[in-house]
Amino acid sequence: MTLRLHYHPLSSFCWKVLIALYENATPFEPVLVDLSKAEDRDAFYKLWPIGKFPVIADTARNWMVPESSIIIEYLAQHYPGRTALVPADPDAARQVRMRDRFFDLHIHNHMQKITGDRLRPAGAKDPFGVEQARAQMRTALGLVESDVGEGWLMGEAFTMADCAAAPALFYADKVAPLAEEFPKTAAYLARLKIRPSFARVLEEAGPYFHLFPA
Ligand SMILES: N[C@@H](CCC(=O)N[C@@H](CS)C(=O)NCC(=O)O)C(=O)O
Repeated sequence: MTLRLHYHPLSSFCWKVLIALYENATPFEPVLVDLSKAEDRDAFYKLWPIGKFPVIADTARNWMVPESSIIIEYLAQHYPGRTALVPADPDAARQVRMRDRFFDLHIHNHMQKITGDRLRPAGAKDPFGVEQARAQMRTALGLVESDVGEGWLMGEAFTMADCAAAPALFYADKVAPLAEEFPKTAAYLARLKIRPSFARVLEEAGPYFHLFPA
């Protein structure tokens, strides 16, 4: 086993990478990081002082790779499989990267701001920031609604863009249900949920869902 994934089963950014790994049945060793445990936390911060997962350590190639998109690029380059996560065609690859960035920056991060605020202690909440995040996420979802078709984000091919979209939309739907205002996006999310790679991620997250700040 050469790939060790430092992750948590409830972490949305870790889901992105898990989907990519499951798409290509890439073997890896899962290393569950429980940041509430001092020993896990210390070991993880030693590996990656920024303290954000996922992180992949490739013992065969002696690389430590943080950041979900960069990890997926790394997998596409060094551990390719039947799902081409980043297309070979440069124009298509750029479009995939654009969508990946779009979902992370304009939906995923706002969703994290909204859910993260629920975990803040009373007196340290940021209602103004949460309202801003909700408004910006809504604008971004409007753009997704006009972009999304009946297949995957790039059409027939499932790519890194879909890996990014799945967790962002799953949790966005929890904080602001999609169906009424964004029906095509909700239908896309429904397709993602039954994609075997994402269905497996959701199943494995099941025992941890009670930790989600509903
Ligand atoms: N840009 C990073 C974001 C990673 C991130 O925000 N991870 C969250 C979990 S979804 C995390 O590590 N949270 C732990 C913390 O902030 O203490 C990526 O794409 O990997």
